[in-house]
Amino acid sequence: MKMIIAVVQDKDSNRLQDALVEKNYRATKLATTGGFLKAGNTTFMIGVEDAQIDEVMDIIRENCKSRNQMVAPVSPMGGNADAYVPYPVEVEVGGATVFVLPVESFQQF
Ligand code: 2BA
Repeated sequence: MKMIIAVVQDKDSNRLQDALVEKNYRATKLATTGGFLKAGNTTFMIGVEDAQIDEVMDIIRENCKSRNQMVAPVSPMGGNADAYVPYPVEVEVGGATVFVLPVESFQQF
């Protein structure tokens, strides 16, 4: 068994959740915050059998789009002005950042 951890954009989260339920996959959705943009994103924990990983990856790929997002400059007040970028910078976010972890034990009581 594996635990798939997928960080996705909030805009894709409902569509991904519906697609997982439709295909009978069980998932837990967490409200999370990206460390770089400091903006909300959504993390799914999806416990699956090894043979189901490819199908779940396909579902994630089909339902999560990459988008460009602007990063507002942060004032260097009291900080290092050398690295300060005074204009917004565009970064590409997503589709999804996915980790696959081994599950040592799975119990439901
Ligand atoms: P954030 O940390 O808010 O990052 C948003 C986007 O900003 C990233 O998109 C990437 O394009 C850019 N970015 C992040 N760190 C950067 C840096 N040090 N320098 C320049 N650009 C940077 P994604 O790579 O698609 O990541 C989307 C979200 O997935 C991340 O939001 C974070 O919440 C999560 N994530 C990505 N890589 C991760 C990792 N190795 N471990 C844990 N979470 C990760």
